[in-house]
Amino acid sequence: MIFIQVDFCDFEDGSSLCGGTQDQSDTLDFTLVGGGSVPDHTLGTVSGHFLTISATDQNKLKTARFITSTFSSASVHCLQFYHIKSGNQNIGVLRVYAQIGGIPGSALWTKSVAAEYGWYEEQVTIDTTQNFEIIFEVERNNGNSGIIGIDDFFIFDGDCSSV
Ligand SMILES: [Ca+2]
Ligand SMILES: [Ca+2]
Repeated sequence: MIFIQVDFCDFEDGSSLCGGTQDQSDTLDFTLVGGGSVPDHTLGTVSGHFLTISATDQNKLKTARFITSTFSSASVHCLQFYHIKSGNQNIGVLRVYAQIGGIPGSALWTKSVAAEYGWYEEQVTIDTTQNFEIIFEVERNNGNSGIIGIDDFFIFDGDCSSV
């Protein structure tokens, strides 16, 4: 089977965020970082860019959502993305939704962030025949150190078992 890459975002395009938007109805925005102390996934250097939420006192118990541009779908798709987490066990939760008709529905993928470091690859199958957006959501918890970040998301035609 041949996989067709429908979209790819590495956040190296600056503030345009690959056509995605920061949700304005939540309580926090992601920060586009680059040139800091943490290497991104795309370039593996600190000059690369990714979206992140830091654990600081101001950010506690807040939620940030990043909404991608809209993708048309005739059948199943696979979302592949990379996330990084560091610091406190209790920093927060990362979730992925497929928003259809403006409704996010239930999370398709959830991970509580543990005290790990480095980039992790994940795959989530998006099974719809309607237009959709992907939502990446971080719900901050009481942790007071570390980051949750995302980088390099791909949308492929086909289910994830075949990517
Ligand atoms: Ca927001
Ligand atoms: Ca990047």
